[in-house]
Amino acid sequence: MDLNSAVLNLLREHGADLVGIGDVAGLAPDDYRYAIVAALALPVDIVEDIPNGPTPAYQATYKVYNDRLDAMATAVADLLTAEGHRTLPLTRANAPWDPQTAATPFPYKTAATRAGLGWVGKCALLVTPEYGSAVRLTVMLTDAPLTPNEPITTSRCGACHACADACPGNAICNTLWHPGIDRAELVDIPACQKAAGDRAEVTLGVRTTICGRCFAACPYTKGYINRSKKL
Ligand code: B12
Repeated sequence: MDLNSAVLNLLREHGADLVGIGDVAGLAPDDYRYAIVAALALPVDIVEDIPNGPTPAYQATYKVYNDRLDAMATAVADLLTAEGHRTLPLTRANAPWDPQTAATPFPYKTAATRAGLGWVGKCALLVTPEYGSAVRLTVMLTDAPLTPNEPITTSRCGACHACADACPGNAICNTLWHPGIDRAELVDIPACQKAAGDRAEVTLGVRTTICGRCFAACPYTKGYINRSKKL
């Protein structure tokens, strides 16, 4: 089996709902050439409950999904390293985010657009045609000689502003994304963090940044929910 298929199959065996490979030359740290991206779709019932939340079930799902994503990234890195290819799984331990800037050196969303999984929505999250933004992501950087997908470089949000309307902190600026746009043009991060913290304090009893109202309102996310219910 060729290396591309071996990697993508391994991710699917771990339950990945979307997989792709992006050419990230010049974007990734340490001169890595490719980013392998995997997404897990959030359960429909959890997404439907987000407008009432954040709920303890949503919080618990996050932990479970983050553990699954770290495990699949580590498994792929082990496979490629054993084949002699320099590979870094961007697990939470390997790629923590800086609370001062609310950013990581190489965000998953950048990798995901390069891998053709979707575009960055007005909500500043990755939007996929299949699941909207109701996905959690992980990324593996590698120099293995893989064949990348075509990147997505244009937004498909159009005139929609459902995420901006749904945001309890009025943090979403209703701006169309393009590669390289400053995040501040899409979302007011301090306003997002404050509103999410205020809501979580009420429903979870702790200040966290779990919210998700923006992506639950997205028509692409709603399409995922509606299609799942018809199955
Ligand atoms: C720090 C962080 C936060 C911060 C800042 C959010 C943000 N938008 O940056 C806070 C605490 C506010 C936050 C909140 C949330 N987060 Co958060 N967060 C992260 C984290 C750890 C890093 C993000 C980061 O570095 N941002 C830095 C800025 C500069 O980059 P960016 O926002 O990614 O987007 C820019 C680039 O991607 C660039 N880009 C994209 N493609 C390309 C291509 C080229 C060529 C170039 C040059 C640039 C480029 O364009 C974007 C706009 O400027 C990621 C996980 C990860 N390791 O990536 C999760 C992550 C983004 N969060 C996630 C989620 C779900 C949320 C919440 C919904 C919380 C919740 N769980 O309910 C909210 C949503 C807030 C919002 N609307 O943005 C998910 C998003 C999944 C998705 N569908 O995209 C992620 C990916 C975690 C995961 N494992 O799946 N988060």
